[in-house]
Amino acid sequence: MTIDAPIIMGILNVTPDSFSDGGLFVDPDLAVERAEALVRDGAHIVDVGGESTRPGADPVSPEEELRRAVPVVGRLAERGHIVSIDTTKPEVAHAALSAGAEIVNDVSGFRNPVMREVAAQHKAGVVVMHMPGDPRTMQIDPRYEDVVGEVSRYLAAQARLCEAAGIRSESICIDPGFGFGKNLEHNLELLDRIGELADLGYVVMAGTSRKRFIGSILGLEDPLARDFGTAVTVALAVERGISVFRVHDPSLSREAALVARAIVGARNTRRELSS
Ligand code: HH2
Repeated sequence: MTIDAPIIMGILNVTPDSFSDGGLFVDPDLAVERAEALVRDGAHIVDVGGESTRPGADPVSPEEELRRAVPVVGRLAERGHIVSIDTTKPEVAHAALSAGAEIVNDVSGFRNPVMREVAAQHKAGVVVMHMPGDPRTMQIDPRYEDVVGEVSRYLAAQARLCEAAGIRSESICIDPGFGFGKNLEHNLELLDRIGELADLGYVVMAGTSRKRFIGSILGLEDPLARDFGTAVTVALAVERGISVFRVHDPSLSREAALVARAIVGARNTRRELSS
């Protein structure tokens, strides 16, 4: 199936403690309903997560994560949706892919070689994200000499490891990991220069949705109030050549992406005509 860009990955957290939708979709029926709403609102992919990665979050056992996520993945796949599993655990990735998921979204950047093997065996698409350390410690005074350079080198190295494990380069998406071990300045610079990541030759995804840096700019404590700010980041990322977005509210972000794409498209047409 080919999908026209912008591609929207809708977020479905089946956790009690995610930072913006924790506890809302733990019930599998409500989770399926939410996924249908995400798709109606423009999501092409539903990203199911059974463990919160918010700063300071406690780890969840593989059994518990399997119990939360895999039945929902199976039901969504049966309904014909493209499903991604948001996990760092090979056993969860394997079970979700066996239940019909097609993509593994690993916030730990496929550091675990078994994750790479599982994805390769299932011929899955992968999202390789940058996160220094782990969620419990990542926000303790994050420092970089050159945030874009360091994130870019890390993602290139991890993507190459995925390719060495047998994952095709076209199946690899890289993501700078907004809010994962980054302060406000780091997030702003990464967004402003996100186009440079595309030079690595992989599809690039932006996951800015409802993140704390948007809340701190706007003075909004409530993550649910950050969708407009999120849509602005999406428009700016489209302008910088990015085409895949992981968001909680697909409708606003999709509109922002389509308007930004039309402006960029018209600019490109004018340039072609005048050259
Ligand atoms: N952000 C979160 C989780 N998974 N995956 C990718 N590829 N990129 C991201 O930026 C990203 C991600 C955190 O957001 P959310 O899932 O809403 O919260 P929580 O981790 O608390 O469940």
